Amino acid sequence: MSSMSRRHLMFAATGIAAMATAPRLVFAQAAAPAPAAAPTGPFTLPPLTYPTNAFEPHIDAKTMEIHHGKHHAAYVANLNNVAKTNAQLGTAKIEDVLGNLNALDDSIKFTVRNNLGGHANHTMFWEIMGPNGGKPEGEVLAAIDRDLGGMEKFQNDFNAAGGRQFGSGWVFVTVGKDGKLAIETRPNQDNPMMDGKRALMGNDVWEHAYYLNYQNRRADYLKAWWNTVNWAKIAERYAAAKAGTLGV
Ligand code: MN3
Repeated sequence: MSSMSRRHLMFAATGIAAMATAPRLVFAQAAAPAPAAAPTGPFTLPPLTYPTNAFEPHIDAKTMEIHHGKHHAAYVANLNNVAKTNAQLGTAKIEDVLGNLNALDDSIKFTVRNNLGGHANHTMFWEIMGPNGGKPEGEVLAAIDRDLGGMEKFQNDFNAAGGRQFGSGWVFVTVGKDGKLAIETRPNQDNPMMDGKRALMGNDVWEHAYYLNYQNRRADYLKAWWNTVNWAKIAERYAAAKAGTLGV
């Protein structure tokens, strides 16, 4: 064995030892869903308001089942584990916690950022999707025309931004209290609330959101996803944002 591969092995062994002593919540960052242990606690998995096959053929039922029932469920389970020893996490508003992550103890900051971010992102995601989602109209359409150059440019720019996001992350439309819209991406499970902003809507570009059906064709997924958007719900969120009441 070369000294290089020995070094490599030693490094790997050290890594394994470190993992064994690290908080188990770190595992939520792995590509595979963490086991959804400890399902009880202050955090709950919001049930889908539509069947998992509602978006066929754009999003397949199996992807929906795993995405909601395993990935999102794992974030919830991980949060409930943290809340066992940090009770205030379960009673604070999500937007307040994510908006002030630096107030958290270093021992839980990373875990909360990833898992509460993931919980917030997916809760929004399921909410702004729905069958028979209609079209943007009224104030939302006017804001899209004003700030994002109209629907066609908006969709093209949103898809391009989602395509450019390297690795895992999200593409969002953020909304200010003044109603102004902007397309922004975030890595991992980061959320605009971490910068004091709000997500009007967003799409998940982690591979787990599309890989079963689309494999490496993220661009095709991004295009097809528009067929799943619930514009009535987005109109509600837009009104809440302008009223200053939009949270997750
Ligand atoms: Mn996801």
